[in-house]
Amino acid sequence: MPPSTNDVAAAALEELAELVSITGGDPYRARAYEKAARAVAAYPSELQGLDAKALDRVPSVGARIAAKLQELLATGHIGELDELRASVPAGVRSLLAVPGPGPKHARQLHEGPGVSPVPQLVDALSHERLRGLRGWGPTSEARLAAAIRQLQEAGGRLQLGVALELAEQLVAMLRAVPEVSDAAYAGSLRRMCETIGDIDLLAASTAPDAVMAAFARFPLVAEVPALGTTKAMARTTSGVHVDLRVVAPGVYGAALLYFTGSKAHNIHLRRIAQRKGCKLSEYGLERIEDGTIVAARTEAEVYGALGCAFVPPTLREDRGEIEAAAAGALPELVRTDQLRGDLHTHTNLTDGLASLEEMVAAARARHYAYFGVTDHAPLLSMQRMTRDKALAQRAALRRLEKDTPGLRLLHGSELNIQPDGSLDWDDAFLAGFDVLVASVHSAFSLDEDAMTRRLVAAVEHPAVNILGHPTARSIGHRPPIRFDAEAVFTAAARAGTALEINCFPDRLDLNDELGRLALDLGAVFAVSSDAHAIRHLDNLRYGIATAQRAWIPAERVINTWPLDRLERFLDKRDRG
Ligand code: DGT
Ligand code: CA
Ligand code: CA
Ligand code: ZN
Repeated sequence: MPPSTNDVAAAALEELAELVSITGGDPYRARAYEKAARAVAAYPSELQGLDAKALDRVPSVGARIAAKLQELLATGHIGELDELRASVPAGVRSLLAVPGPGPKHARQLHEGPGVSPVPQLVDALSHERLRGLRGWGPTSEARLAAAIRQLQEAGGRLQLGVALELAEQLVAMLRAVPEVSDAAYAGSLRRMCETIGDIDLLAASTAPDAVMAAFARFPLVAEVPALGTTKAMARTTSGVHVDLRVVAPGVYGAALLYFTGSKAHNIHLRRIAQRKGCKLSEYGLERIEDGTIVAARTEAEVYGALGCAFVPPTLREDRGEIEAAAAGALPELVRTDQLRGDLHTHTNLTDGLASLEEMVAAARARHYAYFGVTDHAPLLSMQRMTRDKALAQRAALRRLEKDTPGLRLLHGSELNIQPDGSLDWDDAFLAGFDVLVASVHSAFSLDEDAMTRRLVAAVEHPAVNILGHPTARSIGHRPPIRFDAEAVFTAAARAGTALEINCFPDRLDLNDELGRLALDLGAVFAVSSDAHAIRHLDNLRYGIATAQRAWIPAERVINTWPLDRLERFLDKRDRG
C-alpha cells in the first residue's frame, strides 16, 4: 500500500500548527491548521490529484490552506513549513515529543528559564524552577514530570504506524534511484514490533556511492551525520534516526536476513550454520572448508540451505519459530486479505468523525461481508448515548442494509465494564444488539484480584461477544491494567467470548505475547480497527501483524469467518 498523501498532508498541517504556536504566531492560524489537519486525516478520498477548487471543498480547508496543500502535492514541500522548521531550535521541538506540554508550554519553557532539552527540564523540575512561570504550579509540574517519565520509559521509541509510513516513503524514494535494483526496510520495523528504535533501510546496488549521494538529498532527510561508501546514519525532518546499508545485489538476501533480525533469531541461525560447517553473516552462508558461498541472493535460499522453511519476518524473535521451520511445522498465519469484516467501529453519533452512511459506504468500498457499528454506551457519559439514539441508529442501519446487498450490517455497541463487572443497559435491551464489545474505560488501577473478577464477569456475560482492548494500555501514555491473564483468557475461551486485537497503533491490544498465551489457552480473537474515522479502517494491517507475532492462524480470528458461522458465534443463546 503506498503511503497515503492524506496522512502526509495531515502531518504537515499538524506540524505547521505546532510551529506557528511555538514561534508565537497567530493562535487562530495555528488553530486553523490544526482543524484542517484533522479534516484532511479523516477525508475519505485521496487528496492527490485534486485541484485547488476541489481542495477548497475539503471541510475546514479554506483557500489559503488549499494553496499550501497544492504546493505540497506538487513539490513535496511547503515553503512556510521549511522556514518555520529552520527557525525553531531542535531543543524546543524535542520538548514536543513529551506528551504533557503542548506547543504553548513548550514555547514558554524555551523562552523562560532556558530549559527546553529534556534533561535540563528534569533538572528544573526537581529544583522547582518552573514555579515562577505563569500558569505553572505543582499540578502542571507533576503532569509534566509524569509525561517525561513515560517518554523515557518508552526509550524515545516510535510507534509502529509512524515508523512504517515514514519507512515506506523512504523505500519508495530509494527504489526510484536508477542505480538501486532492490530496497526494503529491515530491523524491528519489518518484524512489525509495536515500537521502533530506529529505521533500518537496505538497498541493493552495484554503485553504492551514487545511492548514498541520492539518499543524502532526499527531501525527508534533514541531516546525515555519518555518510560512508556503503553505510549512512541520518536523521529525518521529523527527527527519526535512519540507518542505510547498500550491498551488492548478489548478497541482498543474506543482508536482508541479517538486518531484519532479531538479534536472537540471527544468533540461533548462526548456531545451526556452524553445525553444518558453515558461517552465516550479512555476506551469505559460507562453507568454512573452502570458502564457497552456499546461499546469499535471497532469504529463502539461505533458510533453505540451513534446512529451514522461510520464516515470516513477524515470527523472527527466537520464540520457537526456527525449530518449527526446521520441522516444517510453521503456523499458517492470518493475513489481512482473509478479513471479511470489522467488528468495532464508531460513528459521529458518539466520538467518531464520519456519519453512519459514510462509514457504511467505506465498508462497502472495502468489499466486506459484514460490518459492526459499535458506538459508545451511556456509562461513558461524555458521549451522551441514549436508548432512543441507539434504536434510531439501528433503524437507520436496517434501512441502509437494504441498499448494500452482500454486506450485512451488525448493530452493536461498545459497553463500559464497571469496576464490579456490570455493564450499561439492562439484559433485555442488550439482547437487541447483533454484536457487543465490552471494554474497560475507567478505574484502571483496581488491584489485580478485583480487576480479574471484573474482566471474568464481563466475558462470562451472556450478551458480550468481544472483550475490547483487553489491557486498556495506550503505548507511551497509559500502562496496561493488571489482571490474571490466564484466568481471564480461559474464562473467555469457555464462554465463547472473543478477545480483541485492537489495531490502533498506540493500542495494539492484546499484544503479541498475551495473544500467544490466549491462543495456547484456546481463545478466539477479533482483529478490529476501533475506527473513529474512515482512514482508521486501514489500521487493520497493524493488528494483523500483531496477530502474526502471536502465531495466530485465520481459523482463530472470528472476522475471517463466513457470515453464517460468525452469526452463530455472536448469538450465544443459539450455542446453548
Ligand atoms: P530497534 O531498532 O531497537 O527497534 O531494533 P532492531 O531489531 O531494528 O535493532 P537494530 O536497529 O539495532 O539492528 C537491526 C538489525 O541488525 C537487528 O534486528 C539484527 C541486526 N543486528 C544488529 N546488531 C547485531 C549484532 O550484534 N548481532 C547480530 N547477530 N545481529 C545484529
Ligand atoms: Ca532498528
Ligand atoms: Ca539500526
Ligand atoms: Zn474503547
